[in-house]
Amino acid sequence: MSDARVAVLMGSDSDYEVMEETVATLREFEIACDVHAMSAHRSPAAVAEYSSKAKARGIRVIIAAAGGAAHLAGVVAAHTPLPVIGVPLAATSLAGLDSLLSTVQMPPGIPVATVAVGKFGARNAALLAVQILALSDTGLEKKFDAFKISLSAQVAEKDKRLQEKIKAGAAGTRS
Ligand code: RP5
Repeated sequence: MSDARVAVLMGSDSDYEVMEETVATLREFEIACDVHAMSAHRSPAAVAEYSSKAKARGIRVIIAAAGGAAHLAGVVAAHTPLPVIGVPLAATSLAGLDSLLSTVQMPPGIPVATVAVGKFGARNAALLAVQILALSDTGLEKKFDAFKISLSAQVAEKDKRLQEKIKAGAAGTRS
């Protein structure tokens, strides 16, 4: 059994440009992950094999990203009892709307927790995986709480900069 608790799957190596965000975010939380390209359409046997054995190998959450007629997350979910997070990617002239619909519209019984299209989703998929793992990991729970606090501190800093900008702008118009 490896120490990877999260699997990050993607339909093609061309998806990694976006999915690097997921891997980087998991690293921020020191979570080991197993990263692979496999395709629901082009290598369906590999997807079935990986998904059906993931839980026994110690994986606890699977993140699956794909573009176009994105069926990867749904097919993975069909083969595992683990929670599956789907990341729709923009790979065609439909700019990700195609992937969003094919990932999110799962039939009752086979849920896929679908996040935003592209980089926002890639980051949030990792954060959602952290939240799931944190339910049974106090150390991770503390890290996630600290992360949330850092978010509001960042917004306070942005507001400070905004106020300064507004003030400088108002002073400029008066002179
Ligand atoms: C999807 O087709 C992949 O997830 C990728 O987003 C898209 C294009 O794949 P490549 O032609 O670059 O392999 O299955």
